[in-house]
Amino acid sequence: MTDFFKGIAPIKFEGPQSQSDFAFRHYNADEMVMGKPMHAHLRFAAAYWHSFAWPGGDPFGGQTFERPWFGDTMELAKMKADVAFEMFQILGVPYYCFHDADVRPEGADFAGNTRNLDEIVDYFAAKQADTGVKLLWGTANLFSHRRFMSGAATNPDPDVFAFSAATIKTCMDATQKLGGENYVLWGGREGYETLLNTDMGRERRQAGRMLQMVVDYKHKIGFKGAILIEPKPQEPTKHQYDYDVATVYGFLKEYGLEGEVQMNIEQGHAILAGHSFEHELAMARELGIFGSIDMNRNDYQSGWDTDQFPNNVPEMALAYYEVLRAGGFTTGGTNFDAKLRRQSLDAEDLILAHVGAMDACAAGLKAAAAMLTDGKLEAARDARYAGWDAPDGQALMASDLDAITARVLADGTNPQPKSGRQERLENLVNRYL
Ligand code: XUL
Ligand code: CO
Repeated sequence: MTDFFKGIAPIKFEGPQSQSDFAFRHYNADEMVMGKPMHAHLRFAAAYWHSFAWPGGDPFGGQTFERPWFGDTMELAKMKADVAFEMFQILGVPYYCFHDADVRPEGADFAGNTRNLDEIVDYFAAKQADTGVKLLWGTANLFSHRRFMSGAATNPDPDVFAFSAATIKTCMDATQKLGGENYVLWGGREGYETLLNTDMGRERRQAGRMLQMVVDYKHKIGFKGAILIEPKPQEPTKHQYDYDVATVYGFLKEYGLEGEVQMNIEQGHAILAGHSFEHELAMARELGIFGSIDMNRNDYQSGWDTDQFPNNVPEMALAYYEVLRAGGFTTGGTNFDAKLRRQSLDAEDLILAHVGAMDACAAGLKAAAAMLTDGKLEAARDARYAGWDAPDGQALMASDLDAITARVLADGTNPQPKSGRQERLENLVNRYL
């Protein structure tokens, strides 16, 4: 045991009346919701990078957090792992997620990185066996080191493509070894700052080829998990190729990978793309590529990807409503890709941020389940489209412009607008919260 979280006991469910800050009011892991325990619906994961690797910097100032594990040695990396697994257990999160660079000291070169990663993976494997905590997904950090400043797969320098491909291979191996249930690709620097120095055609082809290689390697090693792409329109690069779910779907089709790759959808990224979270979730469901979620919220004024812990229950209810409509998670889960505010210095801030987030998700899930079980929204939606289920509506889809024109003339078709009843439905949703 480290003494970082000293005195903080495992968080328990105490119900909505609890007066304790260190208790769940809604997250009751084994409580059944629509025939499944809450923990199996939500599949919570903590993000290693924000909670244990981020120093608390912003564009105007550096480190605010002073963590005893900060530093670039293997000994400190192991201390960081000890603390991380203590947090997972205090919270009762069944999963975690990591990038290679979060968990291992930086090596002098690729071989050094790989040696360090292998050593820490063995350490993690033992910790997973001791605690029962599992890996939701692994990924490669192909955006922080200066070698990636002009992209990883999309770099104008083929050596960077090679370094990135080799790094992805080691991270897929690590994920496989740790029993990870997914492997994520986020194209942090796969985009451009200015077209003046960019060959977009080449860059897109390079990204497509890299993704094909990732999928081939998944099959070669028999990785059973899902390959997930995490769309984001911008930040850090001004223009990113994986803009949103629909854009990525087009890219997958172009490279013949739409049956191989699913989406990891992050709330803050959806908002940056000018969408709502639920829009992106519904789009992925309709395209058959829904996979997993990164749960956080953005600041509504600054317009940045502020990665704050989620606490807005009405937003989460709409998100989990779409998750449930997609059939829920299979390999995916709810990863808290969220970080503390830089003034939140204390160990207990880290715990309470997650407690609030888990509780808000649980409340959102319960509301979403009530919405679905009640069926009033579905009934209203079905009623709105009922004409399409009638024989005339169905015949239209198999018809052509001449035949339709003849029908419109013969029947004197003269459609009258009907209310979309938005406010009534919004009022209905508020009754479940
Ligand atoms: C960045 C982001 C990443 C991915 C994993 O905005 O969300 O942390 O989740 O690389
Ligand atoms: Co994310």
